[in-house]
Amino acid sequence: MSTRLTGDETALWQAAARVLDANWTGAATAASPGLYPHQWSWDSAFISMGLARHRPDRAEAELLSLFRGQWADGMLPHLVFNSSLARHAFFPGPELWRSEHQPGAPRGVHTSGLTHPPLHALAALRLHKCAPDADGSRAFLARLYPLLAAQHRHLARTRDLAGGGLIAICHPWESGLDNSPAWDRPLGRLRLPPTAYAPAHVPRTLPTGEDYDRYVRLAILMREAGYDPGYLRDSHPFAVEDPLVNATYIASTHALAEIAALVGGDPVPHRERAGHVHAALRERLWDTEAGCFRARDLREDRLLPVVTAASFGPLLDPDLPAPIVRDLVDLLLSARFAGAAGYPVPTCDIQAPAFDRGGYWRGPTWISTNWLLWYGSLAHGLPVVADLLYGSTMRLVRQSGFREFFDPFDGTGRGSHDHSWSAALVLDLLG
Ligand code: 2M8
Repeated sequence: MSTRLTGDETALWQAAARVLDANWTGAATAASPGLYPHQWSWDSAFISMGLARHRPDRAEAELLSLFRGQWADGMLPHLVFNSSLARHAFFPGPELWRSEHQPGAPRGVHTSGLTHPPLHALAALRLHKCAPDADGSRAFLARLYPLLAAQHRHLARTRDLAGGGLIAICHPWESGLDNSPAWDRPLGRLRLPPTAYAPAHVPRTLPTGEDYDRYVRLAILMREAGYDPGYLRDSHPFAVEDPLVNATYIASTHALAEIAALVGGDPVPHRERAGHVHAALRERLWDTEAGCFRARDLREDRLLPVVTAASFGPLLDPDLPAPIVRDLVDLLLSARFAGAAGYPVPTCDIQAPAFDRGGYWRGPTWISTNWLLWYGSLAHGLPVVADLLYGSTMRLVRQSGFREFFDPFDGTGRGSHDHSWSAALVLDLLG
């Protein structure tokens, strides 16, 4: 803990550390007690950054535990199941993915067959930058580097579905922003069989019903195709290039270049890749008229209409040109986002018909997206925006605790309590 914290900040720091201690399973951190008892991929990246400030040993263990689930082709699953829990501890469990039948999936651990925003190289580098023992941390990076490089290789080889340089998601869960209104249109095209999949009493609040059936249907289609990249490219009904996912990819690719340099690898191919994705992001997802980034639906080859918090994700690209940064900041501060929310940043344009202040990823404020935009704002030398995001995040957790998500107007906490990434990212912000 930093010695420059005020008494109030020290109390917040200690409360956040207690949440991470309580959610530690012995090998990794549950995303949240009860509701999400397993290890989720981008959660673990965020969590490791908080653990780095509190228990650096656990920060490294957290990432290594996640990479136990990596497939032979480099695919890092979005969910690694804790085998000591009952199979029905979470729906959908291992039976949906059947990873044990995939020749490339690891033995002795069940995983999903999807991936998540690739934040892990960025997290690993952040761990190194605040590590108390620089040599020990370099040894850890040397161990993780080939796994991170394989993860990135997998994305470049199998997920550039349109061949334009960006990576595509094949399921809303791969975006991390599960029920974002951006997915309504491509999901709406999906034809469902007459029987529903989701059990009537799934222990969750949102989303439910038909949304859930569509998520499960997409997962079954992927499984039935053996998670084959050719199927994903040519036939899978859901294929979208998302600005936030691609921005995390760029930021992590830059981090991977730095890690390569630290461990005696070659940073050049990673730098070249980052430059390539940077150019493609602007070419394929920038909407000049609207002055923001939008997701591209590859099956209709057009930009999706709704503007969400993901539209600001490219602030994570350190090479984003100043005029684009200015347009993004204007929109972020306008009445469509921060300007009309007491507790920014809402996950959806407040003026969009799909906006729902309590609707999971359809409006509420989340600590994870706030942290990403805070980090991107600092990288672009935008202290006013960074301070706004920092202040909003601190007010949310002081008022409502480490909840999963929050009402953007009055800060009411929603979803799970003691959500790990909410606690971890507050530790990172407090420094
Ligand atoms: C939510 O996602 C899971 C699906 O994987 C769920 O709804 O069951 C999302 O908020 C996702 O971003 C997050 O990683 C996960 C665990 O916190 O929960």
